[in-house]
Amino acid sequence: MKFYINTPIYYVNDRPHIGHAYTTIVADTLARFHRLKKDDVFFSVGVDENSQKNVQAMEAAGEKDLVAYLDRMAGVWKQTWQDSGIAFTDFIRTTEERHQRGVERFWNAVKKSGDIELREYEGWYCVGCEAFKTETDMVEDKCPLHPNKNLERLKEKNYFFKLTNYRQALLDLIEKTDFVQPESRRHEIRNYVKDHLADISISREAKSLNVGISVPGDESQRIYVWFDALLNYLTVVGYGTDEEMFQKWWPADFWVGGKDILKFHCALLPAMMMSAAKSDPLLQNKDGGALLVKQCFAHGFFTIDGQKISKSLGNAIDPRDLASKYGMDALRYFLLREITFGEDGDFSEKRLQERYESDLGNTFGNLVNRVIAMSKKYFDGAVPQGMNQESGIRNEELCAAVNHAYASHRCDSALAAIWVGLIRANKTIEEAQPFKLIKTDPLAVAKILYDLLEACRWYAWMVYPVMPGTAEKIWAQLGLDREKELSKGWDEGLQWGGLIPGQPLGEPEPLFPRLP
Ligand code: ME8
Repeated sequence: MKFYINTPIYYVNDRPHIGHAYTTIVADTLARFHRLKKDDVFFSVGVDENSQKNVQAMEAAGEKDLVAYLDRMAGVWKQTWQDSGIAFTDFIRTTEERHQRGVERFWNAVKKSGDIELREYEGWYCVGCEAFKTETDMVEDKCPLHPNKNLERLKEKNYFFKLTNYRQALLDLIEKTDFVQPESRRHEIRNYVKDHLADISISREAKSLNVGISVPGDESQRIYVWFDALLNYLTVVGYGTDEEMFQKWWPADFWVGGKDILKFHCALLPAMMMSAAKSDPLLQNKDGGALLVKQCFAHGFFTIDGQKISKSLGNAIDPRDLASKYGMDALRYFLLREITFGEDGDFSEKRLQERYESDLGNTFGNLVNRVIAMSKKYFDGAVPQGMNQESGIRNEELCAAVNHAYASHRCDSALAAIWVGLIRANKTIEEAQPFKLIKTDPLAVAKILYDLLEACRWYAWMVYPVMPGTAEKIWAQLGLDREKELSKGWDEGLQWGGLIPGQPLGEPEPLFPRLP
């Protein structure tokens, strides 16, 4: 099985903050889960460079060389994800030649399908959204999402994409399939397509811009940034440059991004694909329809201590700053656990500290530490003989629920289920009191500790997609070889009884050290 997943490509007008990190961590977790399932995984990330926002940010920074600015900022984004342990397969920049070639091919296909038309247009444009706004979108003459910026009045000759030709096809896609998730977003996008869909300008006059890909055959126009950016999901896997690669990976299996860009991904992109597929066989499925991204999940937005994340408030936290204090695994755990996937939420460092101390330190770290320390002490530093399936620690149902949660992209539910198991395991220790029982019934203690050690190995597997570093530390403390353990893959790794009695244990060390 192949699994191709992508995140939005972010603007480089600023540095990454934990909002971007959240989306990227969700995608990374799902990519890691599928790798454990032994799927062939492609996980793409990247940056959206052909935007006026980037030019304005460069000017505000007092710089003049756009290429140098874009190179530097693209580097900042890539480095942030690398430093954060995001295991992406490829990082695409929309100024790359491979991307431009794919965009040109796609434009020509849409044109051949008869869906592009030159029209005179006058309207209000929001650079913040990189989108035209109608009177109904506006609040007191401003874009409600960017109230600090004035809208620009544009009157130009532009190429238009006949988006409304695809209204019915989009409604069918949205209503009859699970293309849009979660349900609340499905309703939102359905209403938009039904009542507000309009043809859309997909070019701008080149003289008023200094970024963007030229319209094929018309140097006086540049391609609208969203039309270009949305195609990154195709070009990163070879559309326009490598047919074999493209056929291997396309269509993408899963897209995750914020609710702010739902319309672009769940209305504009599928309509563009439906149009281009009519003229480009590479984009067609067996029945001649378009090969569309299989599913889009729009998650909510979160605030920081109740406030919108913004540069002017100075609360745009770099994920690496938090990771240096709590560890990247703890930050990943916190973001995925604290925010219900699909809903809006709030980030607060106080909550992060609380969860670090209770969920991670007291519940998870303590369990592993106590179990390994007791086993070492009572059984000569090795895994004890005994496999007590009555102890209630082995829980196949929970394991299946975790598998199902990850497979349905619900990292938050997977973690909630795992923590039920961890709390149960801690309770077993409290109830059975192996530290007392060892004096009278060492055989019973051997059985309990075997199960608890095995549970540690098991839960390490289950948290691996979210907390890979922690899982590896646990395996090392259990005396397991990382490579050997990982080579088993998810299904074999989660077969109960993987620990061999008599096998020497490693050194117990706190997984989540006390905060200073
Ligand atoms: O829209 N909470 O890029 P962008 C949760 N270039 N997620 C957040 C967030 C928050 N407070 N703030 C940002 C663009 N995000 C386009 C995309 S794709 C072809 C082009 C995340 O830099 C979330 O995923 O404005 C949101 O959709 C994205 O960053 C917007 O990033």
